[in-house]
Amino acid sequence: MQHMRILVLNGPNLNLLGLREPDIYGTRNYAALETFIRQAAQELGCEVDVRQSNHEGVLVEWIQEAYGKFDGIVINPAAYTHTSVAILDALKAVALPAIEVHLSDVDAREPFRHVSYAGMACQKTFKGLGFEGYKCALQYLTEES
Ligand code: CA2
Repeated sequence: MQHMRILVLNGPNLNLLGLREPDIYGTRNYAALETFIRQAAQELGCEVDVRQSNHEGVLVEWIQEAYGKFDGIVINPAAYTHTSVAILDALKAVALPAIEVHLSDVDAREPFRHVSYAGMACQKTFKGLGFEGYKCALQYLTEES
């Protein structure tokens, strides 16, 4: 597909990136993550809209509104990954190609992080790759869908 439009969503507390737990999430801040994603999109020749919210309902509404406006979704639902059936249902409802991203390797962490509801509606998950995971997700969408 020529010039895919991709919605990139980041969930709660990712706005605090770089402030704490640098061993898990790295030292770069959220602004650096957005810059990284936009740069990656430019390199891959796709269009991105990058958003972050601490509110589950806002993320659900953004997913709903993506229908007809975007060709795919890249989502790091953060803690909502492991709790939100609402985000899973929204992703299923719009049925856009979706890719899940986690900065850390969630499977190597606490057992409660091993379950992903959102992931059940995603074609693929990139985890433990830091910022690079977002680029892999954009690349996957531009090449595979
Ligand atoms: O590894 C990921 O990307 C996560 O989605 C990040 C979430 C976590 O709840 C998921 O299990 C895995 C947490 C995001 C933000 O966490 C921060 C914690 C301290 C300082 C800054 C951000």
